[in-house]
Amino acid sequence: MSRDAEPQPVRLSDYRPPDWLVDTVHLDIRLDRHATRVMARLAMRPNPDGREGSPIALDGDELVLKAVSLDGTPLAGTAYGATPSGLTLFAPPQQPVLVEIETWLDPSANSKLMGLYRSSGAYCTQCEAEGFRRITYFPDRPDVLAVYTTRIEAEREEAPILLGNGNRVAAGEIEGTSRHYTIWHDPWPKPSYLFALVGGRLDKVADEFRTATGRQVELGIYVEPGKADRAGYAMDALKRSMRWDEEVFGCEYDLDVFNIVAVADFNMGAMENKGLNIFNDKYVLASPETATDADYANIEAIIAHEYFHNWTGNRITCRDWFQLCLKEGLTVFRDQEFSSDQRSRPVKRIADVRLLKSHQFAEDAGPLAHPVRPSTYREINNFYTATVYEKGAEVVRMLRTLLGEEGFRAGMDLYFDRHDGDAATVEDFLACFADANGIDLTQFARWYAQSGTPELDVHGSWDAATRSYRLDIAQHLPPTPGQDDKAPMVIPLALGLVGPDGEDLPLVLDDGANAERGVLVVSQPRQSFVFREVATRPVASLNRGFSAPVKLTSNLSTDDLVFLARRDSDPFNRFDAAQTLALAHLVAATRARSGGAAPSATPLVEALSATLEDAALDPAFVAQALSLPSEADVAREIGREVDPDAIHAARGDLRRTLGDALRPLLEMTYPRLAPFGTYAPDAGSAGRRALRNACLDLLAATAAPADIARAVAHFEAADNMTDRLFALSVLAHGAPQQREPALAAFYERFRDDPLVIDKWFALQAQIAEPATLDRVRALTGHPAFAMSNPNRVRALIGSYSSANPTQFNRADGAGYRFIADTVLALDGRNPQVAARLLAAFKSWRALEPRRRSLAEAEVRRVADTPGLSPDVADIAARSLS
Ligand code: 0A1
Ligand code: ZN
Repeated sequence: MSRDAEPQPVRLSDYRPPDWLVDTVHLDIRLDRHATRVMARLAMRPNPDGREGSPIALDGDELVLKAVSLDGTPLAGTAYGATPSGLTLFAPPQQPVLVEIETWLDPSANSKLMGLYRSSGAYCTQCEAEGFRRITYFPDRPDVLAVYTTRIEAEREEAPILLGNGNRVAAGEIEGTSRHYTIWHDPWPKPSYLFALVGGRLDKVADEFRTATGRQVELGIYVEPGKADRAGYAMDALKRSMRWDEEVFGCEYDLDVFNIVAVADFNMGAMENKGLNIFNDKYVLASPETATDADYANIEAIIAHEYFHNWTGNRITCRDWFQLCLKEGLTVFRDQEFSSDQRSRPVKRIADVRLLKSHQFAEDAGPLAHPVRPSTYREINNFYTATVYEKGAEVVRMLRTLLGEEGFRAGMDLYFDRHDGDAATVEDFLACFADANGIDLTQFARWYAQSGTPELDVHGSWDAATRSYRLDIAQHLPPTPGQDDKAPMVIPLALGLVGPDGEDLPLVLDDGANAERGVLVVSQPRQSFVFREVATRPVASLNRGFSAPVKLTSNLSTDDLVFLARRDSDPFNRFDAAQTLALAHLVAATRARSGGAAPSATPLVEALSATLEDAALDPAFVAQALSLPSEADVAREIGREVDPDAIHAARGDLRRTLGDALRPLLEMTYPRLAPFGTYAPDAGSAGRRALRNACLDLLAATAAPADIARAVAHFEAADNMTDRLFALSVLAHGAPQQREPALAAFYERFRDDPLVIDKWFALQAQIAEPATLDRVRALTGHPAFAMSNPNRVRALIGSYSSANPTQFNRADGAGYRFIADTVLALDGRNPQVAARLLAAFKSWRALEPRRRSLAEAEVRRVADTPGLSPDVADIAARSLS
């Protein structure tokens, strides 16, 4: 059996340092559409920490080898072994050597979008995680750091712009030809996954930035010709990110150039290549007419994220791919903090926690659950997950909550100081916080190793006689794949005891200590805390700011939750109390559909009325409070025997109930927020639009003619994409009569704009009616659709599988069949995108029996198909395990 057919899992415990190191890399790349030639000169030496006498083993992937030489002498065929996936020099002298390799590749045939490929006529690269081996043979692992010099040559007509990592050191014409070249030198040693180059006909937005110590940095954002007027917001976000990282983390930029290139074909969001970030153009291009407020917020966050990687990821990289969270969790935490500082902190926290629960909690509850730092993988591409990114960020946030602002910063400073230039591990990271604060983080480290969402049950009781309040806390970590028994975690539980007037009571623990910064540290399976001098019965506000990513249950009553929703001084918990009421209602209402009493919505109405009436609240916050838990949230809460149709119906009922009950307030609020002046993407203006749109939406829930007319007017009057798309979505979901003309008008207006047409695809794919499957199938034949473009696939097919629960989970199984068919059709072309699509089945075990068996059969059909990519084979196998 060939090695490729049955790849062995990689294990963290098998880590060994590389046998050979690379000091410098000289690349000479002659770009050609079908026959790109890559000459690589690698200065290598035996690693003193490696195995003595080792051969030089280089990774490759679909490469054509033309020549290989050692110290200037071409190697005889017997001195090396070469396949498209590897090159081994059998008996090199055990001393520094120069390895020169000539390979050829076909960028136009590269549909995986890994390595060197073409997007809209330009050449670009994606090397993380293992794409560099598709450009040249190399020890393609993150602990091999080298200094790169890259010469790029191309037809001037085809690629007037030629970009590489680092600083540009030379450029010129090639005499007597139509070709030209540039040479780039990156002085910072880096792993191969951070290599990048771009060649093409691109427009540039230029700016500059002066760092804290006075380095003048040239900034460039390169986009498809004609789109430069949409890159202004990204440039502004970049400059704000650069300043923020200096001010908050003391991190300064370290090259003379920082370039960003936006490409239309990209597997993920963006990539932090040193000095040359490459972006999915969806996260660069924005104008009021084409981008929503959410798009603007995403652009700001992702520009910041990639930029912040310059220190957390690039200057300090990962020893191996198991340590992915070391750069990703930390960098997500940093970009979340940046956005919090640029916008409203509570609203950002609410949005982040919603995302965490919808993606990460769902992952943790199903067969794809894995630790923040996995201990084994078959395909690393499948570990760019919500767990590694979002839960990884929560773990860093908990560290800060435990250590406090100053202790956290001391740990970060030590990390930058101690590990600059290293390929580090999670242990290295934690040791910095332990050393800087003189504490032991051994138990805390379980957050990296144990998968699953911890469950925390809290029981509070007030004793009038002793004026004390007691909290009994039990933690439980449910079993997850490969982890049956777990040890207790360290859970920082931020809390407040809220008195009858809404004021926070002092937190005086029984032993006389204060609960430091309002945080209890829970570390035992069962633990009690007693607060003294509590004169009146308080209401406990638990896990404030979502201080720990846990599933919390408590003995808080409905009245307590209504009280918190109105009075809690912690805005996150104010929001969360209302959500908890809504979720409890939706669960009960779903169950009531198969018998039982329907719950009353009165407490929720009361809580939301108070929120809508409170003029002091940020409109963005109110909009979040009004937005009900999603159908997927309800499914997760129910946990087993899920019937997506019952959930959809219950949620529809509640929307109508709220629309009716809150009508006077909604009708008052809607006109109060009418737009004035021209569109601005700032958080304040976005918040007003969000609340106005939330009102529009709830008012339209009963589909009364006047409310539909309001939505039509909103659609027609919109002068920006946020309002236009929102109104279109209200019509598409709730007004079958008005839907088609509105969709057609939208299409006509934006037909030449692929990123906007993606919104049109996505919206249609989310319509909760049986005809949607045929609509989606038909749209795969639309001229604007292309299976080769990941954004198109995600917009149309990904929206159907992950944002349309009733139709993906059709009772006849046709939704599952369609997605499985698409996964199989896509796998040969782009395994990463196919594997992500297949992950839509991650909650199949929680379904009611009929759907469960239909879904399982489709995943099994995929798993049993011969010739699958490792990506899809891995997701299929784990989903069934
Ligand atoms: N490091 C990037 C994510 C990324 C990962 C893989 C990619 O190609 C397969 C591309 C981007 C980030 O965190 O932004
Ligand atoms: Zn990242």
